[in-house]
Amino acid sequence: MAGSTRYLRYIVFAFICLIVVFLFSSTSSVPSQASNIIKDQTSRWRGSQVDDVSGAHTGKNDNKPTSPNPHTGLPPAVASGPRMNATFVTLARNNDVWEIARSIRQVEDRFNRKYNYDWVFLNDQPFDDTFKKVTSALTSGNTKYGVIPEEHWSFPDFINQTRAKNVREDMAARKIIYGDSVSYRHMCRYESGFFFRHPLMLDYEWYWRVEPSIELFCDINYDTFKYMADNNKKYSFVLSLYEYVETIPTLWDSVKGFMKEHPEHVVEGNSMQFLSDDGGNTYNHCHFWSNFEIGNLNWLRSPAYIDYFNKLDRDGGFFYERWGDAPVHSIAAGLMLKKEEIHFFNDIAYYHVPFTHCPTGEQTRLDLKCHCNPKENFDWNGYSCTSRYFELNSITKPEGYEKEQ
Ligand SMILES: Nc1nc2c(ncn2[C@@H]2O[C@H](COP(=O)(O)OP(=O)(O)OP(=O)(O)O)[C@@H](O)[C@H]2O)c(=O)[nH]1
Ligand SMILES: *[C@@H]1O[C@H](CO)[C@@H](O)[C@H](O)[C@H]1NC(C)=O
Ligand SMILES: *[C@@H]1O[C@H](CO)[C@@H](O)[C@H](O)[C@H]1NC(C)=O
Ligand SMILES: [Mg+2]
Repeated sequence: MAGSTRYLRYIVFAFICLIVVFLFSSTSSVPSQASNIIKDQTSRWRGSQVDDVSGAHTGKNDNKPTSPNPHTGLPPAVASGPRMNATFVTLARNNDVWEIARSIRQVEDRFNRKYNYDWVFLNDQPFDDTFKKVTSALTSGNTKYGVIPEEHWSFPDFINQTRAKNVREDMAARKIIYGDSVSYRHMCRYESGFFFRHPLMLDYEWYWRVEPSIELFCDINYDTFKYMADNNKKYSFVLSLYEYVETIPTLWDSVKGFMKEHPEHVVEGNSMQFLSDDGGNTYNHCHFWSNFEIGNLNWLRSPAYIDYFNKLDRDGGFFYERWGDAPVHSIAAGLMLKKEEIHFFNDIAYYHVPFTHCPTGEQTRLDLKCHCNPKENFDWNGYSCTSRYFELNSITKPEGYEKEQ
C-alpha cells in the first residue's frame, strides 16, 4: 500500500513539473501586446468609486485597450469614436443591490461593455459597502455614489400634513397600489423634479435611467446617446400605457393652470395629440413609461421644465394624490418638446414587470441576437399608447406589426 502510494506521488510530481515548465515557456512567448491588454483590462476592472463628489474622473475608461486580441486577431470589443457627455443613473436603496446587479449585468452585456459610460447611483440614505462593491465590480465605467439632500426628499412646508395623511389612509382603504406609501411619493417627486439637479448629475448632458430587475433582450450596437444628439432628440421611450387614473385625478387641471400661466413654454408642433383626444381639454392618461428613459438633462434643467415642475409641486398632488414621475415627465415632453424630439427606441428590447417591449420584425430580432418572445410584445396591445405615437408622427408601423397585434 505505502510503496505504491509513494510511486504514484513521484508520477504526479513529475507531471506537475512538466505542466509548470510548459506554462512558463508558453507565457514568455506571448507577444508583449497581450500582456499590455491584460494590464489594461485589470486597470479598467479596478475602476473607481467617487462619493458624492462632482467632476472627479479617474480610472476605468481612461485605459481602453486598443490593440487587437492576440488570440482572435479581432479588434477589442470596445467602440471607437467620440464619447458622449453621458451617464447611467439609478435611484436605489441598499437592499435593492441584487435586483440592480441583475439590471447592470444586462446593460453591460448588451451595450455598455463597448462604451464604458459612467454610472451614478443616488439614494436618500448613504450607500453601504456591499452596494458599492457589487455595483462597481459589475460596471465598466466609473461609478459615483450620491446622497440626496434632505430638502429634495421631504415634505415641502406648504404641504398640509393632516390632509396628506388622510389621503394615504383613504388610498390604503381603496387598495391603490403604493397609495399608503410616503417613500414612494418622495421617490416620484424626486424623479420628477430633482435627480437631474443632483451635484453628481451636473457633470453630464445625457442620462439613461435604469431601475432594478429590468431586462434587455437585444444587442445594442451603436451609441444611443450619440443617436439622440445627432438626430436632435431630447427624450425617448420603449413602452407607453394608460396611467391609473385614481393616482392623478387633478394632474391635468394643474397642467392646464401651467399652460395658462406660461404659454411661452408650450411649443408649436408638440405632441398634445398623444396626451389628449379633445385638443387639451381632458387628459387621456397616455404616458411614456419612465422606468426606462434616455434623455437630455439640460432640457430638464431648463427654465421651462423647472417652471412646470414648480407649478405642479405647489399644487400638492405629489402628496394629496400620488402623482407618478411617468405622467409628469411625459406631459412635459408632450407639451414642451417638438414631436420630432421624442424618440421611440424600437431596437431596445426591454422588460420591467409586468410589460415587455420586444421589437416587431423578425429580422431585427435575429440581427440583434434578441432573446425575448415576440408574443409578449406590449406595443400593439389595446392598453398601450404606442400606436398613438406612431399615428401622431405619421411613422409607418414596423414590419410584421399586424401579425403581432
Ligand atoms: N433610495 C431610494 N430609492 C427608492 C425608494 N423607493 C423606490 N426607489 C427607487 O426608485 C425607483 C422606482 O421604484 P420602484 O419600486 O421600482 O417603483 P415602480 O417601478 O413604480 O414599481 P415596481 O413595479 O415595484 O418596480 C427604483 O429605482 C427604486 O430602486 C426609496 O425609498 N429610496
Ligand atoms: C389641513 O387639512 C385638514 C384636513 O383636510 C383641514 O381640516 C385643515 O383645516 C387644514 N389646515 C390648514 C391650515 O389648511
Ligand atoms: C457635460 O455637460 C455638462 C452639462 O451641460 C457641462 O457642464 C460639462 O461641462 C460637460 N462636460 C464636458 C466634458 O463637455
Ligand atoms: Mg420599478
